[in-house]
Amino acid sequence: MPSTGGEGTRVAGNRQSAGLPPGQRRVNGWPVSHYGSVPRFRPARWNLRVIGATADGEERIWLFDELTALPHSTVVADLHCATGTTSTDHEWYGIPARALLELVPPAPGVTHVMAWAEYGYAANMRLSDFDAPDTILATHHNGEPLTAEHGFPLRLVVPHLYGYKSPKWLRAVEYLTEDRRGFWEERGYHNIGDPWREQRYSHQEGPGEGPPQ
Ligand SMILES: Nc1nc2c(c(=O)[nH]1)N[C@H]1C(S)=C(S)[C@@H](COP(=O)(O)O)O[C@H]1N2
Ligand SMILES: [Mo]
Repeated sequence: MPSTGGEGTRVAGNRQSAGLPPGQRRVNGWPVSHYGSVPRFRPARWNLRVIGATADGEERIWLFDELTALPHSTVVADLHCATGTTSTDHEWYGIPARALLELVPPAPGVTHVMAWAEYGYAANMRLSDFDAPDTILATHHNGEPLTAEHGFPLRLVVPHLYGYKSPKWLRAVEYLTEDRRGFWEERGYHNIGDPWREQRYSHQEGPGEGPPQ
């Protein structure tokens, strides 16, 4: 059952006693924010794939019904949009990214992950960000299945990075042996995206923070 107690561990996400990251303002409720339109969920066609540089060279595919058999946990965290708004106290329930990494180990040379969503949206991150204890493939929010506009049936949540690193409508996780920019990272947003360092825009990137030109 989703929500608190029961199975899995509970992880406190990015909330810090310091409050919000610099330059962020708290918003009431939970605004919907994304590029493009909300995809329709077609259960018969839906799957989640792990692709790219896996340790055994094989891809892995789960159908929608098969997700429930995977390990689950709960993460409570705020969601920081790089445009300056933060919605607070989200309780995410789903599959810890770490569990996925254990089920499908990356090849030794893997340094980054590309998270792919419907319509070609993608977000890249360091393997260490995907492997963080608060990174979760969420199916539920505050005890209910995700709504369509917030990413049903599955969204990645990386609470310690800006919201553009948390793709809604997740469909694949690609293991990368070198860094590559995702959707917003190609369009002027910071390649790392740490809100506590206010890494909003690509022009702020220091040496080594982006893929080689
Ligand atoms: N597939 C997809 N996921 C996405 C986006 C998007 O455009 N497409 N926008 C991101 C951005 S910029 C933010 S801030 C969050 C917002 O999540 P919310 O709509 O659940 O508040 O979704 C992220 N995930
Ligand atoms: Mo955002």
